[in-house]
Amino acid sequence: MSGLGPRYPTEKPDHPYVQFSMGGYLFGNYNSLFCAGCGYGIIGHLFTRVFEDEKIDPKLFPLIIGIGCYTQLITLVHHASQKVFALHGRAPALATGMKIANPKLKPIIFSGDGDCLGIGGNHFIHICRRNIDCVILIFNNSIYGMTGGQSAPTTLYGAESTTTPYKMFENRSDGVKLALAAGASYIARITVAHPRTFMKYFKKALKHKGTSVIEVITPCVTYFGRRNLNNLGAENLGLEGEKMDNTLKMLDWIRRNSVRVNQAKFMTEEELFNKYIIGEFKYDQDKPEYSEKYIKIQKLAMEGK
Ligand SMILES: Cc1ncc(C[n+]2csc(CCOP(=O)(O)OP(=O)(O)O)c2C)c(N)n1
Ligand code: SF4
Repeated sequence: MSGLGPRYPTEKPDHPYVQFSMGGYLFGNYNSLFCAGCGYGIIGHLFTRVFEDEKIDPKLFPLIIGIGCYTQLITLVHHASQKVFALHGRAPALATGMKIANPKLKPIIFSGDGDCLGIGGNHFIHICRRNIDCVILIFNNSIYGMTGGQSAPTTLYGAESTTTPYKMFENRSDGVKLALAAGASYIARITVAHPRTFMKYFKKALKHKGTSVIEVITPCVTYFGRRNLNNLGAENLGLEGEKMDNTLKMLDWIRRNSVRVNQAKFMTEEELFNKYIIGEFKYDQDKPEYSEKYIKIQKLAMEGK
């Protein structure tokens, strides 16, 4: 041990949000590492609040964290959370191994839209198909934040990014539709501008037996907001847009660009173009879970049957 003392607190700190930041521990400075106005701070706070409110033992809910700006959420989540970093897009593979090795654990995956629906798309499909008991949180900021604001599979049509200076012209991926088609058993989408609903869905997912997928729409002010106007998604209305260069403008835009699933039923495809449909899309408590079936087969094999 160096003369600076222990690297990390060994006992539960007074403040439940305290994390293992070396600087924070030594200097009592627990500032987040995100840009000012980033939505990940809200997510970290709500996440820890759910654990505190529900008196959940974080040791039974290990975090498997993909690669992106949200990786820094480790500095905001409950101090006792167990954390594993995955290769970019490969968190579902780790969650599968963890669940089979110790079925008492319920892994929680932190993933970005790029991590989960881009490079990790294939892994995402197969964890949903198997209905492995875990929670997958997809943080959709419509961009690759960590690497400099490149377009992601989720970037809205007509949006500007560092790799689409002439505006995005590709069709976007829809994480909810993909999860539905692949077979996850609890599926929802919400935004950081709806914090209470996020907590409700997250609590439900923690109790659900099977793959839960929650897509969370969150602002990246630095790369997405500053390059785009707040009339994105409403171009047909002919509104003059304003740059979304602060979090208030982005949160306001996220709210206006979100449509409740019940409302969406009465809207045309054209009206829903570039919108975020929010709400719950599937809740199937009867679908068999993978690790339970796997253990039964393992027992049969051990008995030589
Ligand atoms: C195999 C591999 N390819 C590429 C990268 C570079 N890389 C790191 S993060 C990232 C994109 C992250 O985007 P997203 O998942 O949307 O998270 P955000 O940063 O927006 O929160 C990329 C391409 C990597 N780390 N590993
Ligand atoms: S680049 Fe975007 S996503 Fe990353 S920390 Fe900054 S605001 Fe958040």
